[in-house]
Amino acid sequence: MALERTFSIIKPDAVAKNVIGAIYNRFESAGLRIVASKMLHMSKEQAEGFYAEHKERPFFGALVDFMTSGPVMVQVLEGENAVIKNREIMGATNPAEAAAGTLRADYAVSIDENAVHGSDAPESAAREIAYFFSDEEICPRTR
Ligand code: IDP
Repeated sequence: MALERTFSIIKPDAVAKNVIGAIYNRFESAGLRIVASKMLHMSKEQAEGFYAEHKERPFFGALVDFMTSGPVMVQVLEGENAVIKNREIMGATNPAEAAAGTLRADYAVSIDENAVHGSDAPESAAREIAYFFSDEEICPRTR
C-alpha cells in the first residue's frame, strides 16, 4: 500500500482545551506522520469556502461561527491508509456516537464542537490540503 495523505484540523474547542500535543500523540502512535502543520485563526471567508459543500445545511452559520471562534491547528498526515486511519482515530461526527478511545469520545462535547476534522476521501484530502498548504510547506518523509 502506497503512502497516502490526509488533511486534519484540530478545531477551536480542542485548541482551547490545550490538547494539541495529546492529539498529535494519537496520530503518531497510530503510525501517521505529521508532514505539514500550522496554527491559524480562520477568517469567515476561509471557513465558508472550506465548508462550501455544507452551505445549504441548517447548521452552516453556526459551523462557520464556531470554526472562526478561535485558533485552529491544520496539518497534513501521511501514512498507509491515512484517510481511513485518521477517520478511525477521530470517531463518529457526533461524540455521543463515537467509539470509546477515539478523539471525539475523549475531547468533544457536542456535534457542533467536535474537536477535529479529517478528510473523508483521498479526493477531498487533496482539495483540502491545497486549500491550506502550498507544495513547499509539505515535508514528506525522507527515510
Ligand atoms: P465530519 O466532520 O465527521 O466529516 P460532516 O458531516 O462533514 O462531518 O460535517 C462537518 C461538520 O459540520 C461536523 O464535523 C460538525 O462540526 C458539523 N455538523 C455536521 N452535522 C451537524 C449537525 O447535525 N448539527 C450541527 N453541526 C453539524
